[in-house]
Amino acid sequence: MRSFIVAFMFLLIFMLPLSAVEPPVGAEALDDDFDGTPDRWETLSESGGLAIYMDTKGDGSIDYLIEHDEQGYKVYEAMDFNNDGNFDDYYYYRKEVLANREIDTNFDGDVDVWVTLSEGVYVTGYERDTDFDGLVDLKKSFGEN
Ligand SMILES: [Ca+2]
Ligand SMILES: [Ca+2]
Ligand SMILES: [Ca+2]
Ligand SMILES: [Ca+2]
Repeated sequence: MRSFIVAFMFLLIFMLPLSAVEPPVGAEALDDDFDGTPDRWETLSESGGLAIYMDTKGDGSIDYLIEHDEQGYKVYEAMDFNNDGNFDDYYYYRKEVLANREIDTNFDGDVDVWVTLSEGVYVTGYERDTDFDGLVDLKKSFGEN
């Protein structure tokens, strides 16, 4: 019986539609282009710095997020590449230098490509979930190691 409930919950999670990115509660809403609707929201990020959510295309849905740490360094960016209201392209920085990138290439809400970089530009390796079942099935690493 318990396994049935777990399976049912699992199914329910899969059936629920993806919810669009919402500005965090308490964020300050700004209207950069003065058209009367907010397009930028600023709040404190989890790492204690400024987090900025943006509607760069002016269609009312958030498609860009940038987070800074306490020192003001950029630590994270997320983008909605296909403009469906959900992020699908994620960038992780160390002291402003790109260290990891994660991509949801089929826009199902789950990351399926994980890339590691050196000095922000050199790809040192990547992992992929090519059949989108949630499990990595392709690994490549370049250079030393
Ligand atoms: Ca606006
Ligand atoms: Ca998207
Ligand atoms: Ca995916
Ligand atoms: Ca897979």
